[in-house]
Parts: sequence; structure tokens; C-alpha cells
Amino acid sequence: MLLNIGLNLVDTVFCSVWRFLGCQRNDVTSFQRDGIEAKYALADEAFVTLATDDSYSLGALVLGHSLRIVQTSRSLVILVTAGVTADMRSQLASVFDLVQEVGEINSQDEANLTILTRPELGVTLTKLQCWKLIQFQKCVFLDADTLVLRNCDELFNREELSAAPDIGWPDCFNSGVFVFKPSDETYKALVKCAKEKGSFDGGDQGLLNLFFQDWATKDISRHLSFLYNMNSNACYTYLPAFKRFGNEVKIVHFLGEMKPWMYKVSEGKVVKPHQSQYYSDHLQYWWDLFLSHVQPHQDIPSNDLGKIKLELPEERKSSVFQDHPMALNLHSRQEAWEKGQIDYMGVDCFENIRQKLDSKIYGIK
Ligand SMILES: [Mn+2]
Repeated sequence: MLLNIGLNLVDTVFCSVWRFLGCQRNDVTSFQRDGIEAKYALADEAFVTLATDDSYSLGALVLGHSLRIVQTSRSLVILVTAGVTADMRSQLASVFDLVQEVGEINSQDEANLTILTRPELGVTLTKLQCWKLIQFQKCVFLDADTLVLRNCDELFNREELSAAPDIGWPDCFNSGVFVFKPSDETYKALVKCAKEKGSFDGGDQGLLNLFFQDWATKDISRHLSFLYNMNSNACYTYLPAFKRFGNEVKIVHFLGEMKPWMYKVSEGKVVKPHQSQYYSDHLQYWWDLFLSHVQPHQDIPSNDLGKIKLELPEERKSSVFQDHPMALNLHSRQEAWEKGQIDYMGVDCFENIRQKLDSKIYGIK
């Protein structure tokens, strides 16, 4: 007993000194706690993300390191599903304080019963399981395709549900970054809402906007600044604002089909389909973190980076890794346009559109 208390004390003091020094965590021996990999006593607030396969886990690893670099004082948690391999889980455990499996089939769980009647909500309900992390008082959810540029621990001063407006429909919030309070009651109510109303966009964003439908009108303090969830494409839609505020951005969100890990990299530099200074800074930062913090722990030859762990649909596999990811096939490009996800700096850049018009009108190739 006394020995236990002593060991705990040593552990606590060691962790505090370790945190104070801001050291890399990878060097610390991990231990198992109740089947959960964890290294430290958890804080009562946490950043939470989710990975459903190994490619999103690469995003999560970079996100985790970006949070360590800005020296957050909160715990880092990742929810993983069966699609994440054991190797990847142990890598995740070197950055995250808690790697929590979710989405197991359990006939007692109402979420699983809901999936039986509404299979399209499967992944959505997986994300909602973040509300079950009731060991934490408050959490901030970050999509695995976000990247933290500056410390944003002040987000924990906000209440549920705080989020930034969605660039496509600003009366809705974007569910890539949100502040929430874990609670079994809220989780059950969300599942009930999913079952009864579904989601108007088929994903978690549509469902959460239904559930927290007074977000737009009730309390302005629940509106997070766009600086906490800046769509990495947005600088193109309102360039003067980006020039004015862009260097204050705290969290970048790589929306759209092309994720950072899908780009090619050559000698440490991202190969882009089109020149674009601002966007490329964020993309390059993502790759700088990947190359310095993630890749050294992967068994991937450097020229095969990002390829091996990716699990893309067959029809896209061949195209996304070409030098010019003119990539996405016509059907998915049309879908992306209809969803407002226009690849302004890639295949849909003005120069390409002009060339197409020229070729149609003047026959110029
Ligand atoms: Mn996202």
C-alpha cells in the first residue's frame, strides 16, 4: 500500500517535471492500465480525435504532435475502431495519453440497434461516442484532418456546444472542431435523435446541428472564431480577410477529399498540383511534422511515404498519387462540387477552367 502510494507520488512528480521540461514523450516507457494504454494520470479535460483506419491515424498522429508542440496542458485522447491495426495503435499510444477502442458490436447498446435500422449513420454514431468519455469534465473534439498551429487551451473556457460556423452554410456549425461535455445522458439523447430524425447531411454534422439547433441564435459565446477551424481552402474565397487574419489562425481544417497524407512529397517538399503560397504553408507544416515526428517511427521507405498505409477506394488509388492529382475521377469531382468542396488550388483552379474554356471556344489546347 505504502509502496503503491510512494510509486504514484514518484510518477506524479516525474510527470510534472517531464511536462515542465516539455520533453518528448516517446522516450517514456508506457504501461497498461485496465487494458488501456496510458502513460500519465489523465487531466480532467482532453482534446479528443477519432481514427477509423490507418490513413486517418496518420492524420491523427500529426495532429497529436501538433498539440504537443504547442504544449497543451490537457490530455490527448484518440478513439479508434476495429479498422486501426495493432501496430498503428501502439504508435498512437506514443503520442496520445489514451487510445480508446469504440464501436464494438454490443446488442445492449442502443447505438448498435440504431445502426441496424439506419446503417448510413454508422460512422456518425462512432464519432458521437466521444460523449461517453465521462472520465473527463470537458473535451474539445478535433477531426483527424485538423492541424493545431498555436496553443488553444482557452477553448476549455467555452461551454457545450461551442463550434465555428461552417463555411458552406454559416448558420450551421462545422463539426470538425467543437467543445463538448461528456455525458451518458447526452449520448443517449443524441442516439435517440439519430434514430428519430436521422441526419440531414448523412453525417455527424447534420445530426449535431439538429440536436444543438439553437447554436446559431441562443448564445454568441458558443460561436468559436473561424481562427479555431479555418478551412484550409477558405483563403481563396476571401483573400483580403485571409491576408489580414491568416497569421492568427490557430487550427487549420483540411476539408475536402484530398487530405494532406494523399499528396506526394519530394525531398521534404510537398508536390502540389498548383502554386498557392498560403495553403501550401499549412500543407508543408503538416508534412514537416510528419517527416520529423511520425515517419521515423514507420517502416516505410521514404519514397513510399503515405502510400502504404492508405486504404483508398480502388478507383481512386491509381490517380491520387500521380504527380498532378488531377486525381479524383469525374464522378467524385462532380460530387465534390455539389458539396461545395471545390479544389481551387488543384484541378479546379482558374487556370484549368480557363484552358478548358479556351479549348472549347477557340480550339486552343
Ligand atoms: Mn474533417
